[in-house]
Amino acid sequence: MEKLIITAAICGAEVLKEHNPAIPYTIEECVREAKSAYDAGASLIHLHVRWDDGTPTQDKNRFKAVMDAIWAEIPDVIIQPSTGGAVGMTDDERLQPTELNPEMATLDCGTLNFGGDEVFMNTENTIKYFAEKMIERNIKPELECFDKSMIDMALRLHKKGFIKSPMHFDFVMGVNGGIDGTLRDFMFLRGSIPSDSTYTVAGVGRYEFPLAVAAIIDGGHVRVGFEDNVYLSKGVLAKSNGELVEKVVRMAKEFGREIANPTEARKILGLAAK
Ligand code: KMH
Ligand code: ZN
Repeated sequence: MEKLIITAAICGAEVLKEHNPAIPYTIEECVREAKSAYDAGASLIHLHVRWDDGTPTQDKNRFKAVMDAIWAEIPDVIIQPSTGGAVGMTDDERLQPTELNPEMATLDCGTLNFGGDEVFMNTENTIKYFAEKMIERNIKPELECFDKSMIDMALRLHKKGFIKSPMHFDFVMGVNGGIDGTLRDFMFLRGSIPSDSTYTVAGVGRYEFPLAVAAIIDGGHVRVGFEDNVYLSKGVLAKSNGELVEKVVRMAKEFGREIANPTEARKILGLAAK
């Protein structure tokens, strides 16, 4: 079986220090969290950024400052900026980090309810616009699918040439408004993607570790991190993103799955060597 790529979603846009005091806002805190995840075995950092007061931003210069500071500590790590940003941001605001020509970025493949009155908007035209920018800038999209319909959208856009093969999916499961995080639903998503594609699973909240096990034994890849879950186990807050990654590494070892370093992850994902 292919080595396991562990992605750490270290920050997110919604989770706050009130939920876990280790949530990073400042540049220094982002570096600390990225390094803890990398040292534990993550090869890829899914990145949102904040202003120092915790407000989420897609500001290009803030992304550049955080990415440069992370690379100064861990030069080979893959950094995948979010183009989802936070609910309510405009398309062009969200696209800003793609101007930095990162190797990868997320491409959200549909609209969903995001709790209360919040709606995370991704119309077909938005998705096409983002996908075109990513092709233009040679960025590999991580296709964020919060439901089965989003996989179908990605496949239609792939057929029309907006997304290139081999596709890489991220099943984000357990969001209030998206697909649940059960094993049955995991199998449904996993069975709905082309055989030459790769996938990562990001289980939200209590689904994080059960779905990590599912992907480990299935040959998929795993995303953990504060964006999705702040607990190491029931009622126990994780002290760092690194602790969450360490837990996945322990589980992978139990099942005989080796961990990919960034060079190996780039090969698996079809990214150029760095
Ligand atoms: N913060 C969510 C509204 C992404 O990173 O591409 C969107 C999100 C998806 O987190
Ligand atoms: Zn995200």
